[in-house]
Amino acid sequence: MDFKRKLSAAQGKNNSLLCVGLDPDVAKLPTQVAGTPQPLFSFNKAIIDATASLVCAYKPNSAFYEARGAAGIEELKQTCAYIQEHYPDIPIILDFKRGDIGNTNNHYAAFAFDYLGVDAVTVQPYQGRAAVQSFLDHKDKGIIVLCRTSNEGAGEFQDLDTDGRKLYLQVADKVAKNWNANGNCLLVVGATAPAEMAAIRQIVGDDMIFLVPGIGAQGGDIEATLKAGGPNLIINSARAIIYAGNPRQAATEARDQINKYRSQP
Ligand code: OMP
Repeated sequence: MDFKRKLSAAQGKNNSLLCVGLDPDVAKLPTQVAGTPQPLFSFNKAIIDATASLVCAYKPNSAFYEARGAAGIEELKQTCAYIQEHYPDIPIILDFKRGDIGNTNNHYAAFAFDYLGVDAVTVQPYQGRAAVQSFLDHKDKGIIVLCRTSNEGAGEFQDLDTDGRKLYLQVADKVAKNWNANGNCLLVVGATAPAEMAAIRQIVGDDMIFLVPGIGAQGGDIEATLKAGGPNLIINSARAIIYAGNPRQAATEARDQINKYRSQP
């Protein structure tokens, strides 16, 4: 099943737009987990089992695994395999924000789609469509393009005026009109920038799905996000859920809060 259909089915089944970010930092794990041979995988397994009925997707960020070298990559693979085996209805988004010349992107795509078997990836658009084509050609996968990010310095380049329009709006427009021939593009739009999100929604229309990081630890507002972005969202939270005293409760609260504003016009 292609990413968008899988996502839509998971959103319906779990009545959820919440995506849990699997970003485990060994330094922050409980000591009894941190000392085990596979701390990231053991930690993730518990988070996944606790939240699988509450989410529409999981998003492991590759950095947290790459930081541990070969052992970390193995734990990323085990995490993906665990979701695929035990919760096959839940799509996996690999957050790696890659992008390079096409020949190199072929190999990033092979890592994500052939080795890990994930359903979607995040990519950066700076090198243009021809470079990203290696990802776009994977028709059944979600290709999630950075558009307006959630970090404090996001505007340094993204807000620059280019041809009378801010750069992030140019990205939104290009992706929607020129990159999306296979219907497999999504955009990353941070929850910390609701006004920008509303402007992007105006340009790309209601069908384009946004991956929205920035709620929870980064302070993005759920109500403002839903008002600006409408319902076609995947709303990610990592630290605020995975390090909560009770991750299941934290995920339930986040999902329910999202649903409260989702149902308001
Ligand atoms: P928390 O701040 O812990 O919820 O984690 C946010 C996650 O979303 C991290 O994996 C970030 O790398 C990622 N992210 C952002 O925080 N901001 C962005 O603009 C884009 C992403 C992303 O592509 O997911």
